[in-house]
Amino acid sequence: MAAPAIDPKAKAAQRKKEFLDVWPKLESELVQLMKQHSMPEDATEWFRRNLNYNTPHGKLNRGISVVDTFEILQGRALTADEFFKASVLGWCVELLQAYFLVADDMMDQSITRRGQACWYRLPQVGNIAINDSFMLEAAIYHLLKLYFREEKSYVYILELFLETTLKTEIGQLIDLITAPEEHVDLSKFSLKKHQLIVIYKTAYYSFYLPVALGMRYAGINSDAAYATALSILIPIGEYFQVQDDYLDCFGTPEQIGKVGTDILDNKCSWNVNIALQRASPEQRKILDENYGRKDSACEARVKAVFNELKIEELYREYEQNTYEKLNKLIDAIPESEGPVEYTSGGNATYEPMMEPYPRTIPSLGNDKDTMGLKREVFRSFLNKIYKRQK
Ligand code: GPP
Ligand code: MG
Ligand code: MG
Ligand code: MG
Repeated sequence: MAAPAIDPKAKAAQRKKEFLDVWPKLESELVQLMKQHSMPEDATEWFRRNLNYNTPHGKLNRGISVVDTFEILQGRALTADEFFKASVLGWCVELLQAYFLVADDMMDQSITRRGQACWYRLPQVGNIAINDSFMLEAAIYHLLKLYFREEKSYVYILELFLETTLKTEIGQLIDLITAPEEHVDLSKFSLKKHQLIVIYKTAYYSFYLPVALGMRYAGINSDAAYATALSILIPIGEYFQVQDDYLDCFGTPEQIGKVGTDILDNKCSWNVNIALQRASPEQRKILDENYGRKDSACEARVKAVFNELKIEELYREYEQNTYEKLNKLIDAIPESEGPVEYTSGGNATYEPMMEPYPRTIPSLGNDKDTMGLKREVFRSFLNKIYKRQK
């Protein structure tokens, strides 16, 4: 008799639960650190609260994707120890995300995050949130040392976190300087600029990092496999940030857990770039006079122009086309279950959606070690975000 089919939704819920079950152990290791330094009770409790307020309340897609990637690459169910260690890497990605979000909310003057007040807005926190964000980052390296120091992949894993952090900070820099508070100049925006910002500020840490960590831990070592992963994951990350930009304006705070601030903040978002391409001279004037002003009446006028230009409809078209393109990219990955000849050979080419990553998927030869990648790694990640509402 065939085994009963496992409902993918139930499987994902179960995985999320098991991933969450790892957190208390890591939280307790980190709090222990304060005790080892003989810190007073109030400092220890502060750190505990910082960790718990800012780390485990999101969708956890990034963290869980490390575990999923590792499992898909192993091609079998994980042992308890493998699940735990892959989850540690996943939680380190969630700590990186927590670090970025605490800081980003201060820079973007946001109000809520994940359905609760932004950390810096709690009356007793304020600017201490700057130091708290640093401590969330430092927690990553403490956990990595604790659990991965003896692993062959340790240095690669450290390198991935450090290099990805730098890329994200570069992205945050261009996001911020393209959105000056006192000087609105919409002629500085373009979809090209938008693409550069989102690749750096979001795609590397949200998509490449989790998969590359799973690959390193699974022992994949060829540069070609990482180049292939990058060439798919950067466009997926770009799509994810377009969704984030869209939802900032068109999602409700209840739905997305945060109050959108992009129009008030003068952000070079996808919505405004699409609007700028299509605006009549009258609509352009309204955008010039109302975008990036810290005033809700101005924000409402911008939203009215977005509605006239049917940005929601254009987004749905974009989402459908992009999903199809991304699936084609994934289908073009050569896949091996062992040493096989790639008779289709040569470099798979595809229409690039952006420039700063390789235009071609490197030819992966017939050496098992050069590949080991599986299309399912990318498909499962893409399907986690397709048509997301939050
Ligand atoms: C998303 O931008 C990008 C980040 C959260 C990275 C921040 C990087 C730092 C180095 C601090 P966003 O502002 O659109 O995200 P959100 O909409 O969630 O505030
Ligand atoms: Mg931001
Ligand atoms: Mg923000
Ligand atoms: Mg946003």
